[in-house]
Amino acid sequence: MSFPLDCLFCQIVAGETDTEVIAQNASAIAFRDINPQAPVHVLVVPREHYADVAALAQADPAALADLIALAQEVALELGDGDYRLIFNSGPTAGQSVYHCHGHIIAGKTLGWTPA
Ligand code: DGP
Repeated sequence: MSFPLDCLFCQIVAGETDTEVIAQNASAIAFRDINPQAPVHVLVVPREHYADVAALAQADPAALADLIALAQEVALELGDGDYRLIFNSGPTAGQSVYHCHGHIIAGKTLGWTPA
């Protein structure tokens, strides 16, 4: 499938960067965030390009289910299985990369200051 040439996460999915993929399944890959905000901060990214999680859910709900299953797998492998999964959607919400991705945040007792 073709993808936007300027999409960083498409390049990571394609193996065109030195990013280490730490887990994967048929629909998604996981790699560590470059700017971690917690002891465990991993991104789960669909292999196909969708701008955000709503676009993924609408086009391919099974791929979204696979993405969430991969997030749980990573949380179990890297921590105690508890995790927060965050999808920023739109610039005001903090989205900076327009290829759907969930942030797995774990590895410590989390506070709640989302806004
Ligand atoms: P968001 O702000 O929700 O769009 O999250 C984008 C995240 O992507 C941000 O936390 C930093 C991460 N990121 C940006 N560039 C790279 C990169 O080149 N490698 C990795 N591993 N993460 C990146």
